[in-house]
Amino acid sequence: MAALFLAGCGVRSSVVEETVVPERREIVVGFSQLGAESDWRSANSESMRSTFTAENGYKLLFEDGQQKQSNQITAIRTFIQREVDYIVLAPVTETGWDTVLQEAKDAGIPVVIVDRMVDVEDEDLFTCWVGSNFELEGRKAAAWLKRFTELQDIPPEDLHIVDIQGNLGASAQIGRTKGLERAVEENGWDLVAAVPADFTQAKGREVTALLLEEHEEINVIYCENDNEALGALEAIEAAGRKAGANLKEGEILIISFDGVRKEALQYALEGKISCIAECNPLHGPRVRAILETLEAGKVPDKLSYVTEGIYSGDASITQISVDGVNYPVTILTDSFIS
Ligand code: GZL
Ligand code: ZN
Repeated sequence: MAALFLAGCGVRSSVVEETVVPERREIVVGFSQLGAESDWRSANSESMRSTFTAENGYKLLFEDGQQKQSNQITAIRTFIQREVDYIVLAPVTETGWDTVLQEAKDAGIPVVIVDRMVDVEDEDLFTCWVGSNFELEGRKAAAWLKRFTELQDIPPEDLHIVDIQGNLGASAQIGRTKGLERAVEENGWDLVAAVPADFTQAKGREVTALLLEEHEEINVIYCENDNEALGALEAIEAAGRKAGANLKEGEILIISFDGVRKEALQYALEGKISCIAECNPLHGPRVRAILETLEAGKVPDKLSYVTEGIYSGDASITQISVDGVNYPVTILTDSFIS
């Protein structure tokens, strides 16, 4: 085109060297997603699908593990057979990956771990990981609760907490449980029970109903994700109790994690949920940046932690601190949620 244009203007035409940008091959990404248990997971899957598109130069092979590690291992073996360029794994639990990751390594396919972590003998079995600091999330939520008790003059021994856990062995469950346990230890709170509820609303409702029946004294329910919190709320109201921060009036205070589901944020604005520690699901662009780094022949960081906030409708607590680091609390408003 340029050569034609120049000839047209009587200017001595010179052949314009077309710098042909080599069309990059389509990059094939095999993504083993662990399931579809929560709003967080759906948002995480959507982030991956909307990032690894044909127009962005990718072909995404998406496999849903339906909460079973065996399905994820089968998916990884399929990706190896199909000789994908990269494998991305969102592992349902931390252990049991060494063999299949060794097979991917032997096939020369880099593996990026996203969200939860893998616990492997040899860290060279995966290229890098991007996700959340789950124990910090738990410690931030517990720091908020401690600050709340101070402002409300609630003696530590008057807190009777149940931990509605995620599926056991998931990094998010391990970290959030640990964050609470440390605070229980440090503050002398009463941890009445810790029960897994698989990060689902139905299980959250079921286990909370049983716990409320068994333990009249419960006044704090620490839910390890929003879907469990929505289930816990249903169980509280079905038991004729009220969710809220007025413990002296017999209300039950709910703590939660994620901040993805609008309904949960709305309940936090209304005070039915007192505090939500953010867990950001939008890993698509972060994983793409890692693959682009690898495509450029560079080495990505081994571990990349996502920065996350903390939400509440209670304007009396505007910041909390963990290990001397201050974290601002986002006080929720209608405009923030809409
Ligand atoms: C956290 C993620 C957890 C979410 C839950 O990164 O693994 O799993 O907190 C989801 O909602 O089910
Ligand atoms: Zn009891």
